[in-house]
Amino acid sequence: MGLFDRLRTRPGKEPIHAPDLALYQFTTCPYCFVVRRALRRLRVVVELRDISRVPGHRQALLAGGGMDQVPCLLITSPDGSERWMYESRDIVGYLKSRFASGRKRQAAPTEPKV
Ligand SMILES: N[C@@H](CCC(=O)N[C@@H](CS)C(=O)NCC(=O)O)C(=O)O
Repeated sequence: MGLFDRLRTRPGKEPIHAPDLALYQFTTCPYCFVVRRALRRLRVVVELRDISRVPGHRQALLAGGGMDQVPCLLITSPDGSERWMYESRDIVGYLKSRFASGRKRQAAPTEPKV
C-alpha cells in the first residue's frame, strides 16, 4: 500500500455512515464547504443532494424545509418524522455533538472567509 492509499484509508478511523442524514448543498457554496469539511473531519458519510444539479432536490428542499437556502441537513427519525436544519453553524454543531469523540479538538471556524 502506498503513502496516498494509507492517507486516504486512514487506518483505524473507519467512516461512519449516517443513512438518516442527507445534506442539501451545492459544490461552490462556501457555507456548504464548511459543512462538508466538518463531515470529512468527523469521518461521517451522508448522502449529498446537489440542488444546483438536480431540480427535484431543490423542490424537495423548498417543500420540506420552506426555503431553498443551503446548506440544509435533513434528519429523519426512526418514526419517519423529519427535521430540516438550516445554518452551517447549527449543522456543524449538531454533527460535532453527535459524532465527535470525547477528545478535545482544536476549534475550527464555521464561517468561511468570503
Ligand atoms: N447563514 C447561512 C448562509 C447560507 C447561504 O447564504 N447560502 C446561500 C448559498 S452559498 C444560499 O442558499 N442562498 C440562497 C438563499 O439564501 O435563498 C449559513 O451559514 O448556512
